[in-house]
Amino acid sequence: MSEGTEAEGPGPDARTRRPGLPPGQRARREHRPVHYGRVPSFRPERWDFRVFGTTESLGTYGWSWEEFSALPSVEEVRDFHCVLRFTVPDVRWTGVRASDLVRWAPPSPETTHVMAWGEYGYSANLRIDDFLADGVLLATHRDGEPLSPEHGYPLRLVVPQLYGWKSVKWLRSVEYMVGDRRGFWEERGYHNRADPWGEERFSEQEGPEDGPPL
Ligand SMILES: Nc1nc2c(c(=O)[nH]1)N[C@H]1C(S)=C(S)[C@@H](COP(=O)(O)O)O[C@H]1N2
Ligand SMILES: [Mo]
Repeated sequence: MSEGTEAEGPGPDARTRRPGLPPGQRARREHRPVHYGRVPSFRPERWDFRVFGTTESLGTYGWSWEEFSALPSVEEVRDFHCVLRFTVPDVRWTGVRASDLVRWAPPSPETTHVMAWGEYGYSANLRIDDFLADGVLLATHRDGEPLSPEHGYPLRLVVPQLYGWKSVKWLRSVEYMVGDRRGFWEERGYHNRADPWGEERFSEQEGPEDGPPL
């Protein structure tokens, strides 16, 4: 649990691993799923993962489930902050580092943002530096087990330094963008950036530097 752990100093993890709870959050051990709409079923033969948009090559990259499963993965333990005011402490995720994905599928140098796309068109936008932050994973496992269907099986994004709605479940693609666009909840009144340490919950709190207005 992060509350009461020692401060770690300004290492590379400083942005995504901070001691204590963000303001307005309470710890909740039980990791109850939160999402909009129904849980998609997984058909490996129909599944692919794609990177598209402003890639350096202008091409699209794709992985079958078999190919994606063979990519090198790492483990990261991070608190998970839902905007509904609960934080699940110390969730152990296994997955592919977003920073590795970007090395295999390089964006053009002008790329400033990404849109993460889930099944059924759910989306969340991120600054490229938030996507590349330490601890950001395309996760296949939680607590050593494959993700449960409700938590995003077979693949989800985990962006631990931002509120949970940015952590797109049932992830199918990442779009590189030059400039910002609002994702699913960002278009519906939630904050474009979503930093829990600044309690960036709602769009009405945004300033011009936070992105395109609603
Ligand atoms: N595809 C998709 N991903 C989603 C959501 C959703 O509705 N659809 N909800 C988000 C929200 S609001 C939160 S808090 C987290 C919850 O993740 P969990 O269900 O694993 O706790 O998933 C996020 N990812
Ligand atoms: Mo959430």
